[in-house]
Amino acid sequence: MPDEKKLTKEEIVKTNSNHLRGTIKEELSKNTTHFEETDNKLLKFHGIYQQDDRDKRPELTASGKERAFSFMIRTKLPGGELTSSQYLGLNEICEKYTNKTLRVTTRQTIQFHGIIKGNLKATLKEINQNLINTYGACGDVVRNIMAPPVSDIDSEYSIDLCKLARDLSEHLVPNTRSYYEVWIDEEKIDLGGKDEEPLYGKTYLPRKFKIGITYPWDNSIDLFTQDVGIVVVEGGFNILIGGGLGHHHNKPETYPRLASEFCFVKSENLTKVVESIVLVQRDFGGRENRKHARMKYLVDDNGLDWFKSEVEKRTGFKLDPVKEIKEYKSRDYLGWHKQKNGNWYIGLFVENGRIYDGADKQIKSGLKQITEKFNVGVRLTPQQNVILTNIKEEDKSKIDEIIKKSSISTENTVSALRRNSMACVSLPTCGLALAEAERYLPKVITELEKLGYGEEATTIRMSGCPNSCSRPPVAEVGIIGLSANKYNIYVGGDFDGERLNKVYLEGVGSNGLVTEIEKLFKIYRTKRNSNERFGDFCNRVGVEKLKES
Ligand code: SRM
Ligand code: SF4
Repeated sequence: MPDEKKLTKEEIVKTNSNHLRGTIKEELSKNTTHFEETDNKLLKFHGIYQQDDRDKRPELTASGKERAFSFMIRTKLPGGELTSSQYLGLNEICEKYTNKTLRVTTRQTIQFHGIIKGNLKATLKEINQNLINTYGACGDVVRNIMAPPVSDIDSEYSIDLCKLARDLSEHLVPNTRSYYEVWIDEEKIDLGGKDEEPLYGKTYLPRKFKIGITYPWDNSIDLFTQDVGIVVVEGGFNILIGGGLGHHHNKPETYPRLASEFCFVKSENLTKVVESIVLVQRDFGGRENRKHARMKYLVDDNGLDWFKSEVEKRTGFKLDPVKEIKEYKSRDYLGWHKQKNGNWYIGLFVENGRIYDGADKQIKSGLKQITEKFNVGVRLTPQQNVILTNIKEEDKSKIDEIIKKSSISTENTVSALRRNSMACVSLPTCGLALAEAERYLPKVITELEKLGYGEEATTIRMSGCPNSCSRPPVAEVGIIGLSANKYNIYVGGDFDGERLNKVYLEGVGSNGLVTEIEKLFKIYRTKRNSNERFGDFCNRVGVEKLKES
């Protein structure tokens, strides 16, 4: 049991929040621009982050003015699935209340940025009217559950993993009605003191909790980075536990960790086992230090055998050893693919997930036009891309035309290097950013393309800080913000996401990134074995030797 005196502020806030209500409702009715600390922490459980425009911050601070506050709202979309009318609904909300962009996240959801406090309630209401929820999209609970976004429509997949993700998500969502009372004006029902969280309890989980489900040959979800990874195998599922990527510079007690193989379960026991793993983290996860609270640390502190025995106490049955998986492969769904029902789906490249209309591209209008006209479904991928589904054979060429006219990138118009790149949101909205990411990586890629490296199918991922929201530690090249305009470069991860990379250079200026990556590509091109991928080459040679080359 944690020492009550040492509990973090977050734990106290959760305990006293009356199941996440706090005073959010009261504060909403006040004519202010932002919330104070306590409600601010609770808002996250409702899928909302208070932010301020960091581009404007220095000037505002210097002139003694208040920060330019606004809010980010994150939806919860298990497996990244949206109907056509849901997508159009979100598009309309985007037009009305946000910075006019929709942002596809690395966990297959949509985020909105730039919502002012006065519009928060209307935005939340309209999101819910579209039958989309934001409850538990952030906060110390189970987050959006990831799954291959085409598993119900592509004949390669025999199990509909999106449905499984939805069912699990439904099972693991917070139980109390606080969200609906605050945002949808649901009448408070007198439950005779039974307004409870049977799964989460009063203090919810110690930290965020991430789950992903997939087949070994589709590691698009980066299975090894999840708190719980679920893999389809013969007769059921393998379960992996303890993945997580967030860490801090110069704090070796924090580190990225790949999930460990844990057990095999039959399908009928899956929910029970996953729930029991969540309960072990709820009961034993660290609540005295947020930097040591993710389940990966609980696994490392106590070992897999201890963890297994605690899970078995909760399931009431013994866990079987995992089944052997020979290899994992990744994919990105770009291009045209035939569906089981004879229709088609197309995967489109959306750089860093930003759906916008600009001088160069009209991604937002293009997607809206296609969705409206052809009633297509929309799916979001773990690489921040968009898939349009249920397209009739006779509509393919008309859709191709709109894609071309809107300058939306396809597998034929994006370079291999850009196709495999990913950056987190970072500046100007992210309060934790140390350096640029989404606004800078495209420039790095353009330079590398100009130098002739566009056709290198290498995963390059940039994050503005070591929280690693674009999952750089499992990329072939990871670039992580260190301070303004400075980055660490990591190499040696593998293309399919099974290996962590290692630090290669520290404190590289933003202007030096292209030169350093080019150097590595040059060595790779002259010294690699045939068919050896970039990450495997760097791993084989080793960072020390690479530095000497
Ligand atoms: Fe993340 C915090 C954005 C996926 C690890 N992440 C944040 C916040 C909310 C900043 C904050 O706490 O104030 C960022 C909001 C930026 C903004 O302006 O929108 C943020 N994370 C994102 C998104 C939008 C990045 C993107 O470009 O798509 C992703 C939203 C996913 C979703 O839809 O739920 C996102 N974050 C991830 C991932 C990748 C994943 O889950 O597959 C990770 C690494 C995996 C992991 O969790 O270990 C990740 N985010 C973090 C962490 C570090 C957690 C840790 O264990 O230390 C933080 C900070 C924290 O929790 O204290 C964080
Ligand atoms: Fe913000 Fe850091 Fe996450 Fe990027 S990695 S979105 S900078 S928290």
